[in-house]
Amino acid sequence: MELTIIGKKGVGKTLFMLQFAEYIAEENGFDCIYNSDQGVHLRKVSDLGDALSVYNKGIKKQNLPQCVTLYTRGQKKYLKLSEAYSLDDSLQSNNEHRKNTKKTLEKILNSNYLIHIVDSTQLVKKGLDPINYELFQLGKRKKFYIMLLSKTDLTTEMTTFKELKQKLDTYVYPISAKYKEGFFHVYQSVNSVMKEPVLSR
Ligand SMILES: Nc1nc2c(ncn2[C@@H]2O[C@H](COP(=O)(O)OP(=O)(O)OP(=O)(O)O)[C@@H](O)[C@H]2O)c(=O)[nH]1
Ligand SMILES: [Mg+2]
Repeated sequence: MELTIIGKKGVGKTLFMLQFAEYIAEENGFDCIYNSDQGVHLRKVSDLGDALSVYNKGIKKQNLPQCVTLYTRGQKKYLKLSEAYSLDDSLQSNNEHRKNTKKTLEKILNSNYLIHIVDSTQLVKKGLDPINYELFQLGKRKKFYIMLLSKTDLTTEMTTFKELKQKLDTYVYPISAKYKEGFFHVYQSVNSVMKEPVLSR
């Protein structure tokens, strides 16, 4: 099963992908493979720590994984987490950017499983900004869609989260990728859509 992580720029997609993969692997003893621009790397979960330290140093961003695949030992079950290129409020003239945006939109249309990350520090008074609202509308039609409200370690106002959840009538999970907070509920939700309990030994 492939989960596509979508959201606007800088909401915490990469950090969530790495930390969540590590969380699942640590809890369940899984192996990971991660892909970057530099090719495919076969790695044990401990090496996710390398990716995280590269991430934390903020260098060689192109070496960061774009997806992480978790495998059960000796079995063919897997869970793939992949990050889609971020969406912006406006169309840019840069060709590379436009191509990547197109790829993201195609990925969203073709994916049945979406994790939509919204930065809790960027929430507007009315709720979601137009791009996030559009992503939510697309997501609602999918087999699996959840919204994560990220960076909760930077926000103290939890009423916004409750209001949003009520208003949208969808699953909204507050998380802090930095501290791996709120991951348990996200994991439970992901696990519930898998045909078999893939992530248990
Ligand atoms: N405090 C805090 N900072 C976070 C959290 N998640 C991400 N960040 C910070 O937010 C910034 C962007 O995080 P990324 O994971 O690179 O976000 P992204 O969505 O992958 O960004 P792009 O790929 O550039 O669109 C980084 O400086 C992270 O350290 C969080 O849970 N808490
Ligand atoms: Mg990223």
